[in-house]
Amino acid sequence: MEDGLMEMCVGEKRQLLIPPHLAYGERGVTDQVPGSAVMLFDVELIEIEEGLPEGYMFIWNDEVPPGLFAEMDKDNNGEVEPSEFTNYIMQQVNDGKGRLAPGFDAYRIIDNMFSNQDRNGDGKITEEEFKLKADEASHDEL
Ligand SMILES: [Ca+2]
Ligand SMILES: [Ca+2]
Repeated sequence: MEDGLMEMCVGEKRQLLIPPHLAYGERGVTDQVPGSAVMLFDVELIEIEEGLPEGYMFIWNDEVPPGLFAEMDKDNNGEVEPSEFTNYIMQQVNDGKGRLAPGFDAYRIIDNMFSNQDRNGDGKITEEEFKLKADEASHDEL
């Protein structure tokens, strides 16, 4: 399948014929693919989106905004609530300042990002939690 999709252009259609040894082999898949099946796929490349580096679910296209926490905390109460967080990230994506990993549900990614930052799981991110996470410089974080 991977070989067959190489160098494909948007709008291009191909028919891929995949022999059993590159597909499900002599055994097949119980109740789904008979043994020694030849797979035939009609594929059309609809769209190409640039991916993110391995392990990342969100990246900044440019510099990370300096006053990030304050920018997210719209109502200025010293805590970032899920709605503030979601709105902020979606805004960055819409403005072309950041990118979410393609092929995943945006809101699920943002949910995960929020849970990662919300260390004590109380449903809001404090500046302290935010700093701790930022210092760790791990994957899929802000
Ligand atoms: Ca707030
Ligand atoms: Ca918290």
